[in-house]
Amino acid sequence: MLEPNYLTETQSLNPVSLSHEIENGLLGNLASISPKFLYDSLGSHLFTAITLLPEYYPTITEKEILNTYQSQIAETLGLNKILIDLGAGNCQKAESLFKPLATSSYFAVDFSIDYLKVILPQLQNKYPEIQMCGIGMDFSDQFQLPSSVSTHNANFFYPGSSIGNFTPETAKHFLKQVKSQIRNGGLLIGVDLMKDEAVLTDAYDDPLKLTAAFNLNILRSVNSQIGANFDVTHFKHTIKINHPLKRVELYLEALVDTKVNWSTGERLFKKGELIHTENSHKYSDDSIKELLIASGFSAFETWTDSKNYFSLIYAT
Ligand code: AVI
Repeated sequence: MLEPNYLTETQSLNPVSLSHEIENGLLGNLASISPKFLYDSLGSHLFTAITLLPEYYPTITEKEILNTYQSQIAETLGLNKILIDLGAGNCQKAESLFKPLATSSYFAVDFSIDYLKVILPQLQNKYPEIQMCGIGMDFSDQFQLPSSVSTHNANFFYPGSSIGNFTPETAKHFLKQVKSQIRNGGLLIGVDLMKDEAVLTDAYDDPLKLTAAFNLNILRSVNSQIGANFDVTHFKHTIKINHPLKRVELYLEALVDTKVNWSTGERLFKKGELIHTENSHKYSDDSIKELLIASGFSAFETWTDSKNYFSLIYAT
């Protein structure tokens, strides 16, 4: 049995600073929890389930683009390079590129090293010829790969429209840091495009309530991070489509007055009060190019689907 390597970028995953970040968010005027805490091991599994929903168009559409333009994408990105997958999750999209790109080494970077340890060994055994390494790291604030990872001849892969979970300002900060680490390679990035409210509502408030479970699970993730006593039955998943800011916003709304304690604090959530958990920004062809240019990229190759729902861009 071949085993991948694992690296944990301990500074970014320091439990004390992660706890402080959660506590500060909970005590804000509008309480908030960073979306990275959606991805504990159960949350990562729930997200994988969401990606199987017919209503969750981003995954289906991005896969369709990857399949349709496989050979053009391979020609553009070049063969035999390293692939660095940011927010790798279940690694499925990267896997679809392994053969077409003749990938030499694969680095899967994710907040949940526990989930990577479930996924990567199976992948390593399927592709024994590819050197694999899982990196547990939080890149929501700062992104610098450990110095042992050479980025020479590497393509960065940031699929799924995860860039939309940053605000445009913080996305620029992150993309600049990615750009500064590219050496003879580029960034293949998936971007969700603005569309009808009904399509967005179905995708982010799906009839099977998987997104509701995914969102509510953040409270359990917080309970285990900071020893809080959130009762998930006291909250419900709710979304808002914010048209001026071109984003879907996820919240948890208190169904009753509920007091939550943790080791260093407490907060009373009044019935109807919201906890903000995620933004999912949607772009246009022009606004994403503007953002990439402002982040230091200058050349682009773009592939899109027939409905113009989603864009896959190779930026250098
Ligand atoms: C990971 N990210 C791109 C997803 C999105 O669509 O913003 C997270 C998600 N939130 C609810 N459903 C999916």
